[in-house]
Amino acid sequence: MYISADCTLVLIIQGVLLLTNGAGDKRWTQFQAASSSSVQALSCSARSKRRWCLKVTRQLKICELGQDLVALNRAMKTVKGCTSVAVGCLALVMMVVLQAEAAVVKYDWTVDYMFAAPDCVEKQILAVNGQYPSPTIRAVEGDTVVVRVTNRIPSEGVVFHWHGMHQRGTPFYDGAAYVSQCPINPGETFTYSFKVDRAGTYFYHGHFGMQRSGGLYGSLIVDLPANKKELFSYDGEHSIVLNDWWHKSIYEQELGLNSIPFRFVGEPQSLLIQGRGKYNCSKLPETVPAPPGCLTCNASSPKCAPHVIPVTPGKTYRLRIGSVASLSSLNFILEGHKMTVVMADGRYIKPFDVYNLDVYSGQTYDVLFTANQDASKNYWAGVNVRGRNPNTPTGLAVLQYLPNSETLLPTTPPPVSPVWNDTATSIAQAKQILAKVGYEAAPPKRSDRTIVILGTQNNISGNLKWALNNISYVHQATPVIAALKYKIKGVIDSTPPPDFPVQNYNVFDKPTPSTSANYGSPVYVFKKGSVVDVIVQNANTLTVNNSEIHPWHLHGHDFWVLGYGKELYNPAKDYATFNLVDPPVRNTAAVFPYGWVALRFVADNPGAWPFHCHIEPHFHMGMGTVFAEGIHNLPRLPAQTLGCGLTKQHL
Ligand SMILES: [Cu+2]
Repeated sequence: MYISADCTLVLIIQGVLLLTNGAGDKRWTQFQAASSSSVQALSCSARSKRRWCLKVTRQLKICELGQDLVALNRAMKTVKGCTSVAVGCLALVMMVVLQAEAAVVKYDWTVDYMFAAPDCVEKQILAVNGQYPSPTIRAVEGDTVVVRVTNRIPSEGVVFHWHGMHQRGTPFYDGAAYVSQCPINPGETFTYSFKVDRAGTYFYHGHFGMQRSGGLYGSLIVDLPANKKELFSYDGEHSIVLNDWWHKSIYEQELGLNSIPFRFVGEPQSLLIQGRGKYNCSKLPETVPAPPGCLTCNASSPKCAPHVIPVTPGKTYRLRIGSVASLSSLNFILEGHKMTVVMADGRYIKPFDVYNLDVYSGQTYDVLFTANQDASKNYWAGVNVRGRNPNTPTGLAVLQYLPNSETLLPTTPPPVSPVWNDTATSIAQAKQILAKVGYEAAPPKRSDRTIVILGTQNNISGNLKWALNNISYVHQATPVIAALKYKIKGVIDSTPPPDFPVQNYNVFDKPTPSTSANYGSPVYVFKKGSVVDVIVQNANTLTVNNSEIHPWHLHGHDFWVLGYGKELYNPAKDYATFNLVDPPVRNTAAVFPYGWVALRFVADNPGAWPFHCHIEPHFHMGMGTVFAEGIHNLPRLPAQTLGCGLTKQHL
């Protein structure tokens, strides 16, 4: 819940609020959020005409999961002297401290299997505290987030990656299985503790096998502290995470990817907005429950009713959008509403307007929109597939114009995105994304080292794989960071991976046996503090006339996206085209078919950091590598991160 036009903050309550105005006057107010009527009892000081800010000083249980905060919102608006907008109940427990001093924000999670039907079709998923999507984490810039994870999955380990968090000083809590830590074994409890150093919209997800695709993901939202003001204004906010969804289990999907002959996961059955979609149940048996061995599809279940985004006519909203899609590049549309894009991956960009927005897996955007359409109707929010010949219906949520009912579905057809293979439109939009000068630093003018990474699809001993400069990444049982810290032999490839692919590679041809790849566990080691350029080169797959979009994500850093190009990267002419003035700062950037993307980052964060395609099956098939720097300055590794592979002796 956000409160007050001038006061920055937000939170939810179960007990006591400390109200304060700019003159330092304070006043305690008892407050119960359990019902909207009790909210009305809250009274801001009417003695002062000055606006009152809201401060919360203790951990407060806000509301039950799924509770409708719209009523709460309306009630809060009755509070004298305050204007308020309740935008969502995001977690069972939140602690928000509005003062400058950093706080510790604690979460207690249990991970287990769960039956769920996000698109009306029931399947076994992975869930945190019985929730899908997993609980939202919300903290203030500078806070320390502590997440105590107990693994109750009977038969597999688990880890959580905090996507977009840099983990400075805590590289062992980055949550990448076998890179930064051992997986948390069944029955074990593991505590992540890390600082959230930059306000913005982020998410987290499982990072072991295909657990993200299995359901382990949630929002991670970092607010500005009270003494900082956002660069843009809005009346309320909402947050959504986009995903694609399969009815087949992730274990069967993984097995298929590893099998000879190869069995692809195929196009998703549904696209989900904030964990909800709608499969066409007529494609499945109507009996509920279905006969043994058949899928159950219950179209009338309230649990697969569309996600609802409530808005008050005339108000402007900040919409936080993230994509954790397993396979699909997505395009997001708010029917009939212009969106002004103001942030990308938690960093400020030069605002630009769109009616549809490409969101690649691993990316987030903050957009502003105003509820300025015919208020007698509700509208669709929709997602469609980009870059792959789609076989999945539009994923839909409802933009609800209050006081219309949330069950008032739009009568209009689902929003239509640009044609899936209209790559030029996607490239043009990607090039529109530029840093907001004065708020994001420009990149260093030159780099100390350049590596060119060619991603190819290869056949290795009958298995379909992806490789980078002919190395298809394989995880070892010993985490990379431990191998570096303790100089454990036999984990990392003894030969450094090549900085360049074979010369004059023909990106339009299928990979040939002469460019065939092998398995490996490489690490690119960078000098601490050095400036590194990474050119990711795309190419033809093993299918004639086919090249795919790959969203590249770097752990532990943001990078500047210096430019996109077509065909084979040619330093003699392409380097001069790099944007060194206002390139966007991001943690995930797409490389388009048959093209390249140029990234620059400063290797100033001691640790071992995956750099990989964020498409879950692609990473699983070897499309990743590891960057490392400051390996002589690595911190002591907590015992809880060790215990697997060759790390036992270092416990
Ligand atoms: Cu990929």
